[in-house]
Amino acid sequence: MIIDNLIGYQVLDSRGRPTVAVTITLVDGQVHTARVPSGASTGAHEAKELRDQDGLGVLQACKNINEVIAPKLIGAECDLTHADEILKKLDPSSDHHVLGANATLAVSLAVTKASAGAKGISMARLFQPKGPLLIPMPMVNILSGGAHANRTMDIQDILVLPNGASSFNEAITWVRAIRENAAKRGAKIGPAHLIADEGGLGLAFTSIDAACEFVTNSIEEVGLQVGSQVSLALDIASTQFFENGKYSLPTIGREFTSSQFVSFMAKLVNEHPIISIEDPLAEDDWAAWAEFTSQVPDSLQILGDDLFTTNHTRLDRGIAESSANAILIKANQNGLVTDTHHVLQTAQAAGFRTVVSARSGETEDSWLADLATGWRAEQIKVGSTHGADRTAKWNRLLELEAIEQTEFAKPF
Ligand code: 2PG
Ligand code: MG
Repeated sequence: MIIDNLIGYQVLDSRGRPTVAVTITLVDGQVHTARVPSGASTGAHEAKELRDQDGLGVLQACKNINEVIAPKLIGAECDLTHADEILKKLDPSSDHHVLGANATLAVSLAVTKASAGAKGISMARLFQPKGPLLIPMPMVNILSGGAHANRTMDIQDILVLPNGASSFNEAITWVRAIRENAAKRGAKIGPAHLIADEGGLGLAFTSIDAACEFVTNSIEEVGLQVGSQVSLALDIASTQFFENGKYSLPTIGREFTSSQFVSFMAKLVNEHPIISIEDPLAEDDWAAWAEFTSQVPDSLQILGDDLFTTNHTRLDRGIAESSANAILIKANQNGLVTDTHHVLQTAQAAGFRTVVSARSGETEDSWLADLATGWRAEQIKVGSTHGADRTAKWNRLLELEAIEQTEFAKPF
């Protein structure tokens, strides 16, 4: 199907900041829109969003879409591979800084949506036309800190993984009860608490152990078994507090060398029911990642976010050096749908687990749920069960499970 029109324009994300949307009209009159997210704890090696001089607006990125990209795609077949090739030709830089990764991803996603629409199928089915779809296990935020919650805790997230659930519906039913119970318990231990960027609770904990115990108790209190049914996952986001070669945690008032922090993290995962840890070390502290991986049990999921930034070259290095055993996949760290998919496939082929992830600044768009499902990622991280920008993704997964032939991922 031929693209009749393609328009880029500025809209708002869940933090109330400008982001890019693209609407494609096909010659048969179908209209498809995609909107891109934006991170706060961004890695240095991510593809580069283009922001205007004020550091916020995306009008130049939209201008690039309308004046540089649209003339090459209007009148062409609506095809993802073709569109991404054109985008690479127009901006051959590896980080998409010329046109802006927010511009390239918005176009790439809109073309993906419109291609599926042209075929009369979902985005998930565009990538997996036949057979049961794999619905990923949700990794759900309960407590937030770091850059997402005014640094109420040094670390960024304490999440739960409903590893014993037998369907996505059951998994979400469990985690929403835990989130609600945690909010009730939080209200008892302090005055009004903050709802963080991803809908988690911004409770002020000065000790990571106390925060982990709070979430563990919140699980037990709703009658779920810790470990066999629900476990903990952490996103340390340690790049955020790595300065001059030291890990400095202001809230707990301690400073660590890389080796000391490796031991500190290893002790933490041993003492709590943690089955996944993200960014325990800083984005360029490669040797410490390998040291950590060799110290902890193989069963622990060691997840690279800022370490890999959904970048093929960095993933290849991580595989070669056994820096981790899982990768967080964020389309806007990469800038193109095809290349993001390629990174995920390389990780899967190397035996890495894959966790498709939203950003802390999101929109009501739900394409992430379809991509995760169509790409057969085993896990998905979208934030908490709070906020329409988050529930849009959970609800789309619930919809897919209700209407499609599916199976539920069991990565643990
Ligand atoms: C992360 C993400 C989502 P941000 O660190 O994993 O939680 O945060 O989008 O701010 O990078
Ligand atoms: Mg992260």
